[in-house]
This record gives sequence, structure tokens and C-alpha cells, in this order.
Amino acid sequence: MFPIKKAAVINDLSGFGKCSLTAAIPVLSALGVQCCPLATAVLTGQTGYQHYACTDLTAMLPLYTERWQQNHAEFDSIYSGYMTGIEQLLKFEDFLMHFRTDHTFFLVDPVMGDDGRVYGMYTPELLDGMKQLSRKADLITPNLTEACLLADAQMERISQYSDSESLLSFAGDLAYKLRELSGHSQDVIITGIKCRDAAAPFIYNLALTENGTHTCRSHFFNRSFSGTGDLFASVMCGCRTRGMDTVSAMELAGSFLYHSIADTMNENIDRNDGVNFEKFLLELIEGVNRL
Ligand code: PXL
Repeated sequence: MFPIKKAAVINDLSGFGKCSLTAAIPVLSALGVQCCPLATAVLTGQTGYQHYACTDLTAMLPLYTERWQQNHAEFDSIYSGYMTGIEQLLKFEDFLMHFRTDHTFFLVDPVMGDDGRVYGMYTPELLDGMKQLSRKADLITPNLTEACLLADAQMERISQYSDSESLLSFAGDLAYKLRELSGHSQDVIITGIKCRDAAAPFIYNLALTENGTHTCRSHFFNRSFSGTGDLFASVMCGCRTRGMDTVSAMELAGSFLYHSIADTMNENIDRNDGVNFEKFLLELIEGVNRL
């Protein structure tokens, strides 16, 4: 048997949307990793819903740092996702200073937008803060929109590529630029690259690691669902914490998401409600135990 490792996960708790912590907790558990949440906010549902309420928990963050220090907490990994604002990000930097060691795996999922649109809470200060934070990570998992924001590339370019080859080459260049900006051997995965080639639409993930560039792809159903980026990053966090390499973890995450989305497509589910990932957690348990 293996010792249970611990991941500190800074993200929000949304009652509906199967995203952020309601994605991270079950996925990390399935992968045999304890999830220790630092809740950034509690929402009735994710912000895509027409009606939602949000209680911001920025004031709690220094208490997490202080009390966990007093209790001598230690983490094998730290994973950050949705932040409500720059103050939260700065308080998290303080947490990081206290809890990140040479042995901690640090993953930043720079949740900022998707499909060429930026989420409402995004200010230039938060974008700047996210650029600084993401450079410190061992692995970042931006989607194409977020990668453009982090690399100061024009988002409009995403829709200008008509063939998958040039879109993937654009994503590859972004990954190189982001790794270079980090100033160290950071792994970069650009997620959810949608190639809408009429004959065979595919969604790609592109990883840049010390071994070069790797892509994996699966059928694209031409719909986006809430929480898929969070599920992907959670699988990456759990697998890397358990010692799996980045490319194998990316392949497992891609297959888990493909099955979850394909199953969701069989029902008439609103995009805001997320995907049927619960049925496929066994795939993660088996995948990580093949190690
Ligand atoms: O899945 C990203 C995400 C996380 N948390 C909240 C969100 C979103 C995306 O809209 O609204 C609260």
C-alpha cells in the first residue's frame, strides 16, 4: 500500500456546476490523494448561471495560513484555481511562501476565461498577479484563451486559424513562450484546443515538457461544459502527486474527460450543470494504480 499524500487546493465551493472544489475533491480522492481545501468563496452555483450568490472568503485565507502553520501542516502538492480578486491572490502568495518546499509539486490552473471570453471578475491587476503566480509553478494548465492572456498574445488569433495544424502550431508557440517566461523548466499544458475541422472535429491537449511537445486528442462534440478544465487540472494534480509523469497523466485526464463528456451528450444537460464524471472515477482509480 502507498502512503496518502496531501494536496492543498485553493478554489471556490460552488453548489452547482461540478467545477472547482466539487471537481477537485472527488478526483483527488479517486487518485488516492487527500484534498485539503482553502475555500476562496462559497457560491450557490458557478457564475455561468443566470442567478447566483457569492460569499467571498478572502478574509479567511490568512487564517488558513496561520492555523495550518500552528498545527504543523505539510503538503506534497499545492494546486490553485479560481480566485475572486487580486487580494486573494496576494494572500495566497503568502500561503505559498510558508508551505512550498523544494519537494512540493505546485500546479497553477490560471482560471480566467474560455472560448475567447474573459470571466467577469478579471481586472488588469488580477491578470498581472496571475502572470507572476503562474511563472512560479511546476505545471500550468491554461486553456488557449488563458494562454493568450498570460503570454500577451491576441485572443482574436484563435478564431483566425482554419486548420488544426496551424492552430496547434500557435498553441505550441504559446507553450514555449510561457515556459520561457517562467525562467525554469516548467511543464506547460495548453488544454481544450478545439479544432473544428468539419470532417473530423477534435479537441487537443498539448504538453510541453523537458522531453519536447506531445499532443493527445479526442472527438470534439462541439459543446463546452462547466468544470471540464477543473476536472483536467485535478487529474493532473493527483497523478503528478502520485508520481506519474506529465504526459501519461495528460492521457489519463483526456480519456476520463472524453468518456464523461460523451456520456453527458446522451442526455439533455445544460452546459452550466457540468459533466457526468462520477460514472468514470473508476477509470482514474485503475489508471493511477497501474503505476
Ligand atoms: O470552472 C471555472 C470556474 C470556477 N469557479 C467559478 C466559476 C467558474 C467558471 O465560470 O464561475 C465560480
